[in-house]
Amino acid sequence: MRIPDLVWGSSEIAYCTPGVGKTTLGKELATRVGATYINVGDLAKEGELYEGFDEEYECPILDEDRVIDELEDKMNEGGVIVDYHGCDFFPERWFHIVFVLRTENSFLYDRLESRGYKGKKLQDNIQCEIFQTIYEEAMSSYKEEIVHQLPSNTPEDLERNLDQIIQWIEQWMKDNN
Ligand code: DAT
Repeated sequence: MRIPDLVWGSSEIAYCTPGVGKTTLGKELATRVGATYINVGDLAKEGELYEGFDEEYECPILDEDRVIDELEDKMNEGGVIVDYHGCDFFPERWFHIVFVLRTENSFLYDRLESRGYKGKKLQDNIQCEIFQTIYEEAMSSYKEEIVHQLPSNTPEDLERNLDQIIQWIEQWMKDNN
């Protein structure tokens, strides 16, 4: 039985964690549909898949080629949910659908602040959301019809997103099995 491969990006720049709800949604979805959840940030940390350090943002720089090598076998198995804040460096063929979670500034501000973000890092991440940076990156890296924005402000949004994605997966499986 084939399960589709999914990815989602979010509003974030540099290599920080933004709090739009990727992990929450990704893990819950994986549990409900029996998919494999992969958090690229954690994978990079475990394998030290870095190629330097960004002094401005005080965080390591992802070695994208090594991340792709590391993921290739898992992607071939199928049914994978990949969680990362960017998606332009993954091979286009890997994914059947791409979700970009969107969080309104006031919610995002509170979530980032509660994670200890401040100053430039906080402002830049909020600005990234205002300018739809990640959505545009996704639209230019994948076929536009497979890129979807999902609101991620409230727990109700989370449930609605789960329901919609599960419906889409069920339809995909009917069409492809
Ligand atoms: P990310 O993985 O994008 O960094 P997360 O899943 O860790 O984000 O979520 C960040 C925080 O926001 C966490 O405390 C859970 C909360 N959260 C996630 N999705 C939410 C939603 N739809 N409504 C309200 N809070 C949400």
